Amino acid sequence: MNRNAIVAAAVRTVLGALVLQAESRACGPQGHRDIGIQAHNGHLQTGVYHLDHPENALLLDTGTRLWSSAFQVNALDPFFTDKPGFGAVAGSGLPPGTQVGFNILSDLLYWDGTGPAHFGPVVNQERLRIKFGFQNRYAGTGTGFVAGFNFATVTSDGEIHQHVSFFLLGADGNAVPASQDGLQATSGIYLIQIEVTLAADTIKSDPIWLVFNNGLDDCLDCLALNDLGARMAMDRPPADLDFDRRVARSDVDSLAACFTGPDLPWTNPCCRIADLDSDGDVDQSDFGLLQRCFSGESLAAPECRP
Ligand SMILES: [Ca+2]
Ligand SMILES: [Ca+2]
Ligand SMILES: [Ca+2]
Repeated sequence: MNRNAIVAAAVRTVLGALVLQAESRACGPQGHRDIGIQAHNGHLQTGVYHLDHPENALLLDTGTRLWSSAFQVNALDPFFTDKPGFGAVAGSGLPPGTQVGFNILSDLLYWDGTGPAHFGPVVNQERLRIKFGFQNRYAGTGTGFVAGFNFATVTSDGEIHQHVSFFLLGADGNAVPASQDGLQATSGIYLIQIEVTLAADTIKSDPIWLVFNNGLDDCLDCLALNDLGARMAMDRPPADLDFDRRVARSDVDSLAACFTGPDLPWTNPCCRIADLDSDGDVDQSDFGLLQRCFSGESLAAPECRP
């Protein structure tokens, strides 16, 4: 199918989707998709480190600068996650034997999930603890830049694969749930900016963003990721509704599921993401904006804007 045929089919999908309900869905990248790094013109380029099998790690979608993760997934340890991890594939160009680490570049920021995505200070002294072995670093309100630590050594063929631990601490300074000690981190979406470092900070990545969903619906996660990807990380356009850096049929389906028609307001908060011209409805105008950024299986131009 050529591009016009795909778009024409997509229009039919939209027009036929008036009664579909928006579904809650997680935003990608799904599965084992870590922060990938490789050497590139004297700095570290980031991308998606995809580990399906230990012997088959790939670096995909270079230029990715935003990752998502979630707390309250594991009932036994709800305020701990080790995702995303960090990886480099064989042939990454990273010098063998050098140390890979990170620095924290921002305070821990927070959005409560209501209205448009908007991040500000945490609301109840929450902090993010990043732990590896005996080393700990903390991000909270007013912490700003925090020098991190090394967590991996590049192998002889240029590989690393390591996970550090992330804990979301409540105002009581621990990751123990309220059911056990009466206090835990407020539900919402948390955001931190970091950089990956190589060889004692002599080589750095561009800033990257990590988003942690703490107990909210996945679709609110999607709103935050969409907004951050289009406005801060600048690695994907707003029309990438399902967060895979492509504007493709799946995004048309997401828009179709929220289609209301001209001047008919969307009511499901999950559908804010599909209102690309922010006029309160999801109609042909929004579809036209998506169509303009359509990229199919290729990465979409991040600068494509409504
Ligand atoms: Ca607690
Ligand atoms: Ca997409
Ligand atoms: Ca609209």
